[in-house]
Amino acid sequence: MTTNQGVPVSDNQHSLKAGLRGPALLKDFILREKITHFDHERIPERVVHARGSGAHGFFECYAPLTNLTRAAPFQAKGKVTPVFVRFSTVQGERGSKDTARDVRGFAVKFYTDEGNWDLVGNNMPVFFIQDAMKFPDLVHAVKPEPHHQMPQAASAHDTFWDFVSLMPESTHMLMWLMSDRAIPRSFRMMQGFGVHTFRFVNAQGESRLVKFHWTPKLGTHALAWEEAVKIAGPDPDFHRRDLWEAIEAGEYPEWELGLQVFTEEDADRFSFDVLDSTKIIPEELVPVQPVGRMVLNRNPDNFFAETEQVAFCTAHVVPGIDFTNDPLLAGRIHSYVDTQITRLGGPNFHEIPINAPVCPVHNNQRDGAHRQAVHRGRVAYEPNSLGGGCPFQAGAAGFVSFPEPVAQDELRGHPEKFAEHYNQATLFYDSQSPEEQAHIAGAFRFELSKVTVPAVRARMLAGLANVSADLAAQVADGLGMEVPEPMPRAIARVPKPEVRTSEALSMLARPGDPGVRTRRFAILVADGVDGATVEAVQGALLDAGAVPRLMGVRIGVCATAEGGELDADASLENEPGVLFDGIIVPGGDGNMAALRQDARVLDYLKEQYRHCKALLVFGDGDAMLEAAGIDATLPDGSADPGIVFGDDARRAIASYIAVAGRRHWARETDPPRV
Ligand code: HDE
Repeated sequence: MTTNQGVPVSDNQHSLKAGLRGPALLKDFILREKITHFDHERIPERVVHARGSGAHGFFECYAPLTNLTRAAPFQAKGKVTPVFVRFSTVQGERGSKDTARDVRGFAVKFYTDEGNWDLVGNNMPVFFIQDAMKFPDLVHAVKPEPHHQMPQAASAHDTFWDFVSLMPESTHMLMWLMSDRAIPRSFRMMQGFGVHTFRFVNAQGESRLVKFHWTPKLGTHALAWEEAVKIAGPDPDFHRRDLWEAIEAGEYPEWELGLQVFTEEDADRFSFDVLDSTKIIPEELVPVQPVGRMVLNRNPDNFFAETEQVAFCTAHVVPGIDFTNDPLLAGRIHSYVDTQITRLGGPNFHEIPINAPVCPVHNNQRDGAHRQAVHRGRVAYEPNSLGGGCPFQAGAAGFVSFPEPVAQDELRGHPEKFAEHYNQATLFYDSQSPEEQAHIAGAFRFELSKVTVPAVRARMLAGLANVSADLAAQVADGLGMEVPEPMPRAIARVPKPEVRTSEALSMLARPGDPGVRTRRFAILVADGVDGATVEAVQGALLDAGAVPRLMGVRIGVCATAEGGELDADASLENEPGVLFDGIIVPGGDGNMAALRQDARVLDYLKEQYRHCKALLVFGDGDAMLEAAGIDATLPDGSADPGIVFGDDARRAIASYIAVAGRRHWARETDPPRV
């Protein structure tokens, strides 16, 4: 062990004192260096997206896109570009819970052959505001309120709803935020979007407009709201842990990159403006073409060095990728570099290993706080002759901004199409399944019930009345209010939308690979459990790529009915049911008797049922379900496909695995029956 100066440390246990019971001495440079370094270990957290988790991986191109772009990752079939991805929540502080209702950041750094390209997106394809000018207001409104710093990581409070109810342009985003997209089951099971319209430029200088979409191989899946709230207690690191464990287990998360490519002329014909980040381009108008895949296959070695110090910037583009005039994007191009200077302590953050490009960097920039590079020679200017003219400009081989013509008066304002705020909110709501619509209504009810100023609730309802009479009525009813008059629209003549519904907007259209891969299951065990059933269930789940855990009333050994032993690796206390995707109650008289005595087991079953997860019960498990008040029929009287009864272990587990990878929302009632 040494000091930071490399001096060997002889004793790391005791400070230097004048006598065994005497005062500590100021000249103890070893103690002072250690404590001073410790005192400065924290850096400012990100003003938004403070809570995040990262992973390394690669992007692989399916086929050359040279006709569209000269960007290095898209130049050849099979071309592999290393990436670092950081997922995040937006509102909460660095130590806040993972399962808050929130937008998730989805930021990808491509270390390309021609420099770093950062695609700094979210898991929702639209944003709250159209212009960067309003971003500080939005963030001030959603963050904990300034007088008492509450609530943490939650939008359910007055200032957020005050702001958005006065900002009709946020209505479309609110639909996404109140949907289950805001409570993902896993980072591995959410879509990602570049949000803005970007520009592709090919080697001939021709340009097309483009939107970026990431689609998870495992499908897009969510938690139930009550479950998300309950997970936050026992495991605030739920998403971070899930990502970490999947990668450690070799279950590498994978997304497909898709593009919507279109021309300026196409854009002119749309009923909305493609420079308005509160709008999507429905896939019916411009289909999403898959162009490559991204695999995350390595956890960071050190959270601080990589996940915390990674600096994403929308200004980081490479030749072949350029900006459009989206006024939200313009502000971002400035903001990200600026914020890294404060957060990472100066202008040299590009030298931190996680931020350094994989290609060489040559320029005449010098010095600044924490400079790592040691530049030799006396030439730090261009043009020069003393340094042989180096480094040379790249000319046409370098980044050449697309020459978009600019010929208008300087002004503050926006185009007319920006003033239409409700068509796509309606499109989103009308494209959801009845279960998803019910969740959206429930989320609005919950959030607005936390608002203490009735006028704010009423104003929000007036906005919702422009989206859907059905939604507004349900939310008003849930709040014990009448639906007010619809909020006056900013434009008299509402443009006719191209599509009224879009299947691609429902999560149910995105189940991904079916099955239970990487899903977590609890097998309830106690003394007297049927060991053969446990073994069969465990084996089948492992074969299907799932993660079975033996859940005891306490951890440690329990005796099977056959006289064997099982080692429970989780307990009702240390891993509550909300942390699992499904539950199995194996038979065995002793097991059932012991479990039935424990009220937590009944709660556990009730929660699994209420959160619409699949249950598999053996032996007289049906009596246990009855004790928990669980009825195996759906509200429409048909059998609940998410409850499987077993006699023959092999057959039962196969039927269970077929239904356990998804939620059984059809079981849900409001209020819940169980
Ligand atoms: Fe960000 N945003 N943002 N944002 N954003 C930041 O940069 C900002 C916006 C997004 O994992 C900050 O390094 C402005 C849209 C992600 O490190 C900051 C505006 C989208 C991340 C910032 C927006 C995003 C950030 C805070 C409106 C989706 C986390 C710390 C003009 C397309 C990246 C930092 C990571 C982070 C500014 C709007 C996504 C302050 C001014 C729209 C994923 O620079």
